[in-house]
Amino acid sequence: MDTIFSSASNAQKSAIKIIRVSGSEAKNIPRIFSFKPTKPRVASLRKIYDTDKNIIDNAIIIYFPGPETVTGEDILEFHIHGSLFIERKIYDILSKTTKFRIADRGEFTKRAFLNGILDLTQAEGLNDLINAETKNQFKLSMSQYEGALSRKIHSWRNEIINLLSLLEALIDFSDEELPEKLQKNFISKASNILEEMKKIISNSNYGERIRNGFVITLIGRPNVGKSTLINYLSKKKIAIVTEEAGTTRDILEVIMDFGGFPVILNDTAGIRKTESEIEIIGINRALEKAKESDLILVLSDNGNFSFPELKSKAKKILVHTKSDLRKTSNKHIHNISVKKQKGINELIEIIIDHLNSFTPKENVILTRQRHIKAVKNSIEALKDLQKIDINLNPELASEDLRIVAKEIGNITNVIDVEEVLDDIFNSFCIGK
Ligand SMILES: Nc1nc2c(ncn2[C@@H]2O[C@H](COP(=O)(O)OP(=O)(O)OP(=O)(O)O)[C@@H](O)[C@H]2O)c(=O)[nH]1
Ligand SMILES: [Mg+2]
Repeated sequence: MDTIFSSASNAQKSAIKIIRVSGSEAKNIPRIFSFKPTKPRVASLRKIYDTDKNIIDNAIIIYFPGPETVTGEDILEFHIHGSLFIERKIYDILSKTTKFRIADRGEFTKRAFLNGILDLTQAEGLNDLINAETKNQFKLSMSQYEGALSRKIHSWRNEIINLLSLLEALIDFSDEELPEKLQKNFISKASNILEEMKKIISNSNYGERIRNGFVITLIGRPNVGKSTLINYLSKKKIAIVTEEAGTTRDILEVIMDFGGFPVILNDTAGIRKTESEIEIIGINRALEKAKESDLILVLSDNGNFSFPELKSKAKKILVHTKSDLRKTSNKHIHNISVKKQKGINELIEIIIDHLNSFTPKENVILTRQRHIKAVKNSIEALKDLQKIDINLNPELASEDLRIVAKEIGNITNVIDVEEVLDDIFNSFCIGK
């Protein structure tokens, strides 16, 4: 296998930069760069040279012999001064040395997986952790990296194996009448797993939203102050604000962090009856966006919150705008004035409360379509199992259980399916 290398930090200029090398050739780096080998796991200052013995840098070198490393292979790290020139020079020398090549996306993590250091869900958790920008993204990715999902998968697998051995016992009883207790035990265990899986699937939307952002959309008649609010919340001039009704036409989105939840906040065209073709398109887009939203802020400056056009099951927060001009005393409607900066922090708290209410109680959360598909297939097989008389057809039952074992096994360990692995690791960043 080639020895791979890549910058482990950002491509920009920085005070120091780490170039990480992983593979069996890493131990030959001191010879290639003409410096004295360092003690394992000890940071050591070394002058490093090119092949003509010209100095490249005065760098910290750390050598970690495998297999107890993050990739399971020998690793050498160059902590160089963060110059692009120095970096390129090292890349050039390594690229010209046989058995060395630059790493593909996610290749360090892929090797960690292949060497059994991490399973797939942990590798995915690690990638999410690196990309985490909000508190809840951090929490979810850290728990997946630490193995919360893996542990659930393992416990399911053990239970399935347990059920398979119960079935074996049944097959041995063959002609005799089956002990009722055994059969009951089998049925209740299988249905427990099924219920657990159904519950986890019902929470799977949360995992995706935490990774990609909850969708919140502002909806209202023209001129009620939607664009003013999104500009204020995002502290940016996202949208044009004018006194003219019908200013916003397209959907304008901004990524925000509300109390640790990543949110995609959308400004939309004011909804009204109009002849303008452009506006009609904008209004339709607004209504479509509302449909796929997790939360809708319905804005009005006159107390009328009725929108027969709005067909969305999403939760709604009713917001009375321009409260400096006119307020509502209705307890279910929240007053704000962007002009006087009133009621906005309270509105943010209400939004955060709603986002909190989406958080499942279980700490096992599926974060990718790959996991969801496998659990759904398992649910189908378990439902099929419930229809089988295990007394008459234990072989059929065992077939279903094997499907479940394979499906959930794939979540943590896809074996020998190079394509699937490439698909997973290609979504990682270079150097990971
Ligand atoms: N008095 C007062 N005026 C406001 C407030 N918020 C917005 N406005 C004014 O209301 C007008 C319309 O604001 P916009 O933010 O453009 O309204 P909009 O809902 O985006 O309108 P469309 O894009 O046309 O649908 C502007 O003149 C704003 O200055 C407020 O809190 N108080
Ligand atoms: Mg607007």
